Amino acid sequence: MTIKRTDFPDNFIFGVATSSYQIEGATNEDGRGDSIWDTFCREPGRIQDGTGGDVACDHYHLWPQDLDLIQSLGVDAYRFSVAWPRIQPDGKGPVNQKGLDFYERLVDGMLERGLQPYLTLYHWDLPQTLQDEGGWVNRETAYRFAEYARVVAERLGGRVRSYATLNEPWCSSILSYQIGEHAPGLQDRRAALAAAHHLLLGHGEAVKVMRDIVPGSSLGIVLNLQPAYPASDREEDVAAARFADGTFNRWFLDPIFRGEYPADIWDAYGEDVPTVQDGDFAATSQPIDFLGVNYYSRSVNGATGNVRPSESSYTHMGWEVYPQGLTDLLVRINHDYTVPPVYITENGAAYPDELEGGRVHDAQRVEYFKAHVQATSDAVQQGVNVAGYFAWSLMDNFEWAFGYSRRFGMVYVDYGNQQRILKDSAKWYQTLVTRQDAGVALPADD
Ligand code: PNW
Repeated sequence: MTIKRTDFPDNFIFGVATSSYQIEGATNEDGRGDSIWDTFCREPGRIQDGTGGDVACDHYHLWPQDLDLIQSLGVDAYRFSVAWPRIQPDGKGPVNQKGLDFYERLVDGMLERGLQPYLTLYHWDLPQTLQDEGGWVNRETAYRFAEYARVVAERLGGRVRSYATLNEPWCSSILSYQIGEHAPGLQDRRAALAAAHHLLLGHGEAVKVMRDIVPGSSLGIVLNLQPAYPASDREEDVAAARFADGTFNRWFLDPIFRGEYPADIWDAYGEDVPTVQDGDFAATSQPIDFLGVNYYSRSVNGATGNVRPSESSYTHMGWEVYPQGLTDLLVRINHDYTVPPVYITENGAAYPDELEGGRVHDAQRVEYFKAHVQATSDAVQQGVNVAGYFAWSLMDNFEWAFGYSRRFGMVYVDYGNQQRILKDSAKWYQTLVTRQDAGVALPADD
């Protein structure tokens, strides 16, 4: 039985996703300031292949043809992000009109092509000048973020019906300030937990500000959630899974949907917990209209560390392919929290694709997508209000610490000439979303 679009509600959204630093390039154009990723990529040893985002997919120049490409896929929506340092090169104060002009053209270009813009305000490109003052460890950054949100919402207004504040605050705090794999590359748990708190505070302050500016638009946040399973039903393994779930998922879900941090993890963090001021939880738990969930894999937790199930298959990131985890996760958050409509804002897989005679036969990615779209449908069947699904990613792009060595795209990018080539997975997605399987004929693909 193959999954069909008609298995989903009529108003279910299918889309593709990208982010600014990963695709745009043009890091020195039209008044853009440096972001922490520009700095990080210049530091030797930070990026596996020694690259950075200076050119990337050159989307800053190629955006009209990229929008044509997205339209040709037949999807309903495009999730993209705005680069803060294009809007405010110093992260505060003067607004760079040329930066706003770019995103206005982009949004209008989507609307002209019948694509709904799903905008993310912060997909990790923090202005470097704010990092020089501590970045997210500095509480002031939360308020700077709300100002930036105001500037963007005032310009784009109701043309954008969906605004997400943050993409994956776990990554921009823990991975960035504690584990050190992402910019700015610090290794300090206390700093990371302060950063996480200020990210969540900034989210709440931005929601408050945007409510009045774009009253008709949906406001939300995107979290990367990873269901944590115990390696066995032994007590120690169950406790390890509960701890992993707490640090990864509940630490972000609870402040948003319950206005508190999870007590078990708060205690475990000891001296490293953040300073919470009066009113902070009122901000973090501002009502939101949607929750974005980025799902890639699960964790399997044992008392002595994580376990890699040997019967499973793994992607080029080394991430286990586990579609059931997506269903389990959605059912679980729907049970444990009062959640607004949920979007799968990212889901996808990296594989070492090769161009063969002008084609890319990415059979494993097709299987990955099929299984996860099916898993999404299963969650809908089990009563979860899932409103949409976005494939990560539209095209191959700059995969952070892995540079260009990991390809997540449905569309292959030849970085030598910036050619875009539809992989088999893009053709499969096109068939799914255009209801070709429901009997609607489309022009045959050569
Ligand atoms: C997400 N982890 O990143 C991001 O939103 C995308 O920009 C990125 O390209 C995509 O997933 C694939 O990596 C993550 O270590 C990076 O758990 C790392 C992790 C999770 C998500």
